[in-house]
Amino acid sequence: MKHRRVLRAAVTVAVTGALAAGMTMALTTSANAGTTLRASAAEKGRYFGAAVATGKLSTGAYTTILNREFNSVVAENEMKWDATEPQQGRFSYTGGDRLVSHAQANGMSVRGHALLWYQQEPGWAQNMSGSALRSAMINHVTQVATHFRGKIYAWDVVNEAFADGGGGGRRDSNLQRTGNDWIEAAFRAARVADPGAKLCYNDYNTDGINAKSTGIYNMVRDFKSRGVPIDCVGFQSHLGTSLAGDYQANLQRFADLGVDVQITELDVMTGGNQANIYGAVTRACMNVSRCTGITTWGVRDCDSWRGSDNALLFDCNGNKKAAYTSVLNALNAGPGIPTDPPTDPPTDPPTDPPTDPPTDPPTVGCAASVSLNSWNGGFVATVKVTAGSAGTSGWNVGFTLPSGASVTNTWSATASGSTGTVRFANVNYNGRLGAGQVTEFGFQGTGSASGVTPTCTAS
Ligand code: G2I
Repeated sequence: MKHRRVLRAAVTVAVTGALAAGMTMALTTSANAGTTLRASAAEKGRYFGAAVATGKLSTGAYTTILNREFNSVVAENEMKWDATEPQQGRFSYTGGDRLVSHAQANGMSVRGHALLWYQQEPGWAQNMSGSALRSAMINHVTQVATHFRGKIYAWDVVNEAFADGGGGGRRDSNLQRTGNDWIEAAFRAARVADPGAKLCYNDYNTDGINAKSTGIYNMVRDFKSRGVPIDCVGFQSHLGTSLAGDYQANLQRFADLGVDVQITELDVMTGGNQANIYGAVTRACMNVSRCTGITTWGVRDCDSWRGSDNALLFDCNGNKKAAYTSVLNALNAGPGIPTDPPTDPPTDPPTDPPTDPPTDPPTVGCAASVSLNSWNGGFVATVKVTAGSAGTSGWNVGFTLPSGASVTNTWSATASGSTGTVRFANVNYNGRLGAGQVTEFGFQGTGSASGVTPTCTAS
């Protein structure tokens, strides 16, 4: 992306005042205030990360700062599609593996960036379209997420899929032209490949409540309601000389959908407001309990893709800038993440029992329906469970799979059996349903499941 686009779209609200007005500022400073970004973030249950060019890991001046100040890393380029699958089906993980080893040796978590992005597609993929491209995309997600399985805290599964400008719709690309469901297909494949990684959607020019961020918000809300596995949204935050006054409110509205939020590529135009903006972004994250961490897009000004913008926290000699102090102070002043992890918002608040006994005796029970997304040799089943008039305290859905079909992965339910008769029981957060309330779970399998019908029993 071009830096100018970011600046053009920056909302012209001065940071001073506007932000303070909309924020609950933390009043206390920890007695144990950390003296590095990583220690201060960790004290507050968060990470502080940097994008790393792995070639620089052998530069002492660079690595000294990285190891001292950051406890999370993301590959600036080495985990992108062109780097990891330069020829179709030939995978290359040298740079990514090197970064993971460095992280593991230095107590850092790793963000994965990015499984699918319309930029940095390898040449062979740029020339593809339709179902051939769809298969290649999903295979890429599966292979790369499987290779790094267990080592990635959060993956940017899809990067920059929404258009700039007022429409709030998707960006045109060969990926988008494979069908509007390409994003959810990618998330489902990523969940199967690495069930332990948080799966994020990541984009820029989403720094306030605007048409683009609202388009993404609507997609996330839709995914959550249909059980598409999404866990987090990344806000790149390549910023100019002002910050949207509703930056924090925007993070909060996503968090309220039941996803984590992360600041994923922070850098800020140099100038009088740089330190203020860095501080304001950090405070916004601290004030949103589901904001789990901040990543700056590089370490020193001279490492930045923004060149002469001097957009980072350390100057080219490795000295801490005013912006650094501003971030550190905001980390130390900010509230910690509550000990009890926030739970997803309840789908429907349980209603008070009616004063008059219902005329019809309540029926314990549930109904289930399935929708299949099938391809040659495999399928994803999305199952909707609807509680009967008595509600449920638990449910169990059974299928008899045709011979040759086998369940390979399940989400939002616990499977028993993988072939023939298979059963799916609720997990702890979705067993209790009010009358008529709906929840979804899913499973993926090999072979064909066409024609299967679910049976539902409730307790
Ligand atoms: O454009 C800034 C960022 C916007 N969000 C997604 C990020 O992935 C993106 O990062 C930048 C990297 O900072 C650049 O370093 O993405 C660019 C495109 O992938 C990166 O630039 C590329 C150059 O375009 C290539 O010519 C070069 O071979 O860096 C490559 C490796 O140095």
